[in-house]
Amino acid sequence: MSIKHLLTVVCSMLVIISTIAQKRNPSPFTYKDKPLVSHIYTADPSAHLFNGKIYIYPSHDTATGTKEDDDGGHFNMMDYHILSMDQIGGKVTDHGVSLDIKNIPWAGRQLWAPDAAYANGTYYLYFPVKNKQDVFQIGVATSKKPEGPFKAEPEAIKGSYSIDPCVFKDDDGTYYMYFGGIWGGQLQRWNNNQYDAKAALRKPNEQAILPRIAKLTKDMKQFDEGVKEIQLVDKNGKTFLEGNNDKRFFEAAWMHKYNGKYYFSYSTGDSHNLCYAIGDSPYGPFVYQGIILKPVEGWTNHHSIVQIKDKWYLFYHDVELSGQTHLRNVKVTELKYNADGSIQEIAAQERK
Ligand code: FUB
Repeated sequence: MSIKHLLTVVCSMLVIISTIAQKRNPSPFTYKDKPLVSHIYTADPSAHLFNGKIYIYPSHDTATGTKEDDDGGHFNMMDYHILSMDQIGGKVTDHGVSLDIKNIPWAGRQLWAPDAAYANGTYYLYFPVKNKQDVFQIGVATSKKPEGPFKAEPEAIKGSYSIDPCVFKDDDGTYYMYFGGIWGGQLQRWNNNQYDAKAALRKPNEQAILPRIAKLTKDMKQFDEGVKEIQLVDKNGKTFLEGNNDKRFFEAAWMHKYNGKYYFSYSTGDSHNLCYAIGDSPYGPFVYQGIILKPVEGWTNHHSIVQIKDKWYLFYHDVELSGQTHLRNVKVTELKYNADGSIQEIAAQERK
C-alpha cells in the first residue's frame, strides 16, 4: 500500500469516527418523559406556581467549547432563560434572556443553577456565579414580572458562598435559603463560614460535608443570620461519612413541605441519585428516607418538587437531546407519595 493510499484510509477512518462521536441517535435508552423544550439546552429546573401559571427557572446550558474538568469548567453558562406553561403537558413559552452575566457587576464566570421567590410585590431571582476571584457566591436580581427581565444587585449576598440556592417560604411567611455543593461547587473550601482555597475534599472515612441554610431578611436581599450547617442523618441519627456517597449530600438542595413535614431533597452527585430526608423544622435534622429519582443519563441531576392543583411533580434534567453531560434538557414527571408520607421511587429511563 502506498503512503498516499494509507493516508486516504486513515483520513476516511477519522471522518467516520468523528461522525459517530457527534451523532446522538440512536440513544441506548428509552425515556419516560420528553424534554420540555428542544430549541435550547436547559438544566437545574426550579419550578414555581406564580399567578396560577407554572414558571421554570433553569440553567441555560451552552456549548462554549470549554474543556471538561472535575470542577465542572465545561458548565460555562452565560445567561438565564425562564420558561412558563399554563399546565403540565401544555405549550412551553421561552421568555428569552432574563439575565445576562455581563449585567451582573460582580460576576466572573459560570452562571449555575438558579431559584426564584415572590415577596413584597417583587420577584427575586437567586443565582450562583463565580466572582472575579473565581470563588462561587450567590447573588440576587429583581423584577416586577416572574419572567423578568431581572436587574442584579451590585454585589453578591454578604456571607454567601458555594452554589445551588433554593429559597423556601415557610407557612409563617419566613423565607430560608438552602445552598451548597461540593467538588466544583467549592463547599469543601468553607469551614465555619471561613474560606480556605486549599481545603481538600473529605476522605471516605471522614464525616461528609453538610448542606447550608440561612434565613433571609424581609427585603429578601441578605442573610438575616449566620449561615448554619444542616444535619443530614441516617435512621440512627448518625451523619453520613464521605464514603457513603450514594446517600450523602453533594449539591442541588430543594425544600418542600408535605403534611406538615419538611422534605429536604438533594443530589448525591458522583453516585447520581436524587434523594430525600424528612425533618420537623426547616433547620433539620433531616433523616434520610430514600431515592426519589434513580440515575439518569448524564453526570448531573438537579430537581424541584411542586404541587400543582391536586398532584405533585418532579422537575429534573437528563441529556436525552445531546448525549453530552453539559448540554442538558429539563423534563417533568409526576411524583407520588405512599400513605405513610414516603415518596415512590422513580426510574425515568431504561436501557434498551
Ligand atoms: O448546572 C451546573 C451545576 O450542575 C449545578 O449548579 C449543579 O446542581 C449541577 O446540576
